[in-house]
Amino acid sequence: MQIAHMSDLHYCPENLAEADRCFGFAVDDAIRKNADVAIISGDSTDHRLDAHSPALLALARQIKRLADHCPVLMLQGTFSHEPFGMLRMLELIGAKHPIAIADRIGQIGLTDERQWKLSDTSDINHNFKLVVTCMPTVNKADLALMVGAENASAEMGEHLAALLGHFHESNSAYRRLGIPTVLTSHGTVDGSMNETGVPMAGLDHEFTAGALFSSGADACMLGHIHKHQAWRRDFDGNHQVIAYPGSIGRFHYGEIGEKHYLLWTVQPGFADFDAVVTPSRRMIDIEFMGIPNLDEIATVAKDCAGAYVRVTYKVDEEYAKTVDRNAIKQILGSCAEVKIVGEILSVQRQRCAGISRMPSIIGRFTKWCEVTDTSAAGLTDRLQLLQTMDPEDIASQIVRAEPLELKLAA
Ligand SMILES: [Mn+2]
Repeated sequence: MQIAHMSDLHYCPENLAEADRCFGFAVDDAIRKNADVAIISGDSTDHRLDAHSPALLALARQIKRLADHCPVLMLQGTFSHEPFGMLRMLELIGAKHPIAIADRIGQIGLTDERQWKLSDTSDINHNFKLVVTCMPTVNKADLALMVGAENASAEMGEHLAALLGHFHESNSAYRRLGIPTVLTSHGTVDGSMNETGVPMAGLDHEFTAGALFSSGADACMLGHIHKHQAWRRDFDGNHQVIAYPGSIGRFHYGEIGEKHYLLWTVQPGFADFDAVVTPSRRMIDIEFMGIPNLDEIATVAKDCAGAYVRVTYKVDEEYAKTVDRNAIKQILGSCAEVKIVGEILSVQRQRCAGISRMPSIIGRFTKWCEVTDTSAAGLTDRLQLLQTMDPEDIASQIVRAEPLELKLAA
């Protein structure tokens, strides 16, 4: 059985072009390669969308294209990205094949007639072609009511591990009957790596790879983490695989690697996938500690043509005005987008009470040297020179190497 697995589409007005180009590509590819089933593992939208928004319509159109080719299963993702209940509307799309919405924990089977059917784990159905265990995003608030808010994060992992183990029996039974099994979920695997390369390690993650394998499913198709990665296990004669396709497109600066959708081959006791690269946009970061170097930007400008480019810099307050943002934009004129982000490092000033009321500049300067621990040696003399002579005269005296003549003010 071939299963197209897409995830984290994040449709919204801001992402529309990127999400639709990449998801559209994946749908085309899955149809062309004749996938038997498609699973979308959460975060189909980025935030709540109005029914009349072009982004929701574009998503619905792609889902219809997919469901005109094969049965589709959509999993509930993170609630803030995908308001609970929203996916239920997509279930109403009239396509050749059914669209199942998985927003509750449980098993769902694909029948002989290519229909989705909810299944009770205690009632093994010999006629299923595929069985999918669905673990949509779980509501931590529900768990907090039972175990207390302070324990909810850590307890979540324990509860999910117990639950995953509970499905082992039915998944094993299906495997013995020659029926492939899949688990689909949306959450963080402890030890996974996020899209910017940061390892996710901690106690409050939804699962461990071990807990997912213990479900006994041949393939674990996950969503939530936007970087593609996989885990494999050979155990008891079976080859199990867990994988995130990662987000379908590139939605933020700093995301490393290519973007993918996965075309799985799942058989009872064996799983594997092809990671198909989607045409995600290029996003390039150019960073400067200090004033952006225009020559340096000019040397990379050609390689940045057509890409989304972010120039970031950190400068001290007094140099902030010397950054020529327009020049940067001009040099990078062939880019699809140029974003300039400057961080101004503010100079720490120590308060020095009464300094502004001191009558002479020399007095204020001496006081400032005291407060900032600066040696005044030689400096007060020079300050006096500046106060009494023209800069040109000072300079010509230095050039002639004549000893400077102090004309001290009274
Ligand atoms: Mn996501």
